[in-house]
Amino acid sequence: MSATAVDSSYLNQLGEARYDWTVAEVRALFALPFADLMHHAQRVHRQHFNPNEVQVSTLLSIKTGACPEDCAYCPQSVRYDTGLEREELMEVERVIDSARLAKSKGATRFCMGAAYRSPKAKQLAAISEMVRGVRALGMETCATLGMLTPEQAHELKDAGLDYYNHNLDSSESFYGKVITTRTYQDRLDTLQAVRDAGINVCCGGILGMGESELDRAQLLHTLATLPKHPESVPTNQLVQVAGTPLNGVAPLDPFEFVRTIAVARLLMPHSHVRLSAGRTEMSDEMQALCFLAGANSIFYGEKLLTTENPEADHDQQLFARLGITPEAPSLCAELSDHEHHQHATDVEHVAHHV
Ligand code: SAM
Ligand code: DTB
Ligand code: SF4
Repeated sequence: MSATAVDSSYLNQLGEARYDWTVAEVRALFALPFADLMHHAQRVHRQHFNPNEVQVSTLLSIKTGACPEDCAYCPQSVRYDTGLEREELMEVERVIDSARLAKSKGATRFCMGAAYRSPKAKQLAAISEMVRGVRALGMETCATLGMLTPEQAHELKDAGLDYYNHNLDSSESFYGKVITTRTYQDRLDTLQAVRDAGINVCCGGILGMGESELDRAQLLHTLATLPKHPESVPTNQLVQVAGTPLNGVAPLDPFEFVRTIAVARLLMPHSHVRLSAGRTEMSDEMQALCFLAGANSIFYGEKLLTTENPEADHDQQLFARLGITPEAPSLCAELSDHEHHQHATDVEHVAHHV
């Protein structure tokens, strides 16, 4: 079926969570005139979220570089000479100190990233201690450590992990051109293990790797037809790094990036869609369009894992110019009165900050 030959009655039902999307329906959303697509995305976004609130996460690379995988976009793969210094797994206390600092600057979720294919038992034990320590600060916790077995996912759940990030990156067919050392099914298996352990799923992809619009539609289709939608959908724009095979690919039309955010918002109406890597290459106006399209989460702080992110000051000004305030962490409900009060104070503090 062509992208335009879809019965458009489903447009009236946008806003309800559905798990039976067809690729043709997804493509028809991509094919809408920009103004119509943005209108639908805005309408649906406002059904489920406060459009003036954005969730704020901070990333820390707890183990950097020398990764055995061959992801063609990644500066941390041992196979590409990107000039990155490798660093061993950080000390638990240093990670908790870093989370404390991120919290004092207004982040409510702390995401720990490690350049592993999959963590070993000893590494996971140390990371579980980090998760315990960060959560004890009253922050939401997130980790991205590569593939997990069901047992490892349970170990992280027991430590108090709130979210696990594991991306599909692209469509299944384009994925094969970018990564050869693990399969799409491996990724789906890890997502299943995370879901079964009761951890929230953070799963998205990278745009601007030279993929087609069909690849972007298929990626979103796969995400939106999982048994449960990921709670968080990171939408990364490729950060081009010298030495990686994808350095030098033609950049994506910014409107295509915004369209992809809008379609993600429509397909997964209850999910947080994160405007993730690549913001340093985006204008403030482009980022505002992404928020209008339904993006409602960002990484905050000068560094992503190994590459630059906008300066915190700049993001504070952007939020102030757009009237955006940081969203309170959802674990508030589980906190004691004292911690709850502390959160209210923190959020007020960030609102001043940001
Ligand atoms: N090693 C683990 C893994 O790949 O699952 C966790 C860390 S890895 C860096 C997390 C995600 O960062 C990748 O799945 C990819 O989507 C994203 N990423 C890595 N390099 C990127 C780049 N240059 N630009 C945009 N996103 C990138
Ligand atoms: C995700 O989807 N994006 C973040 C996070 N998950 C871990 C990582 C972006 C990394 C960008 C390249 C770097 O800084 O090394
Ligand atoms: Fe390793 Fe993750 Fe980078 Fe792939 S994306 S090379 S698995 S750190």
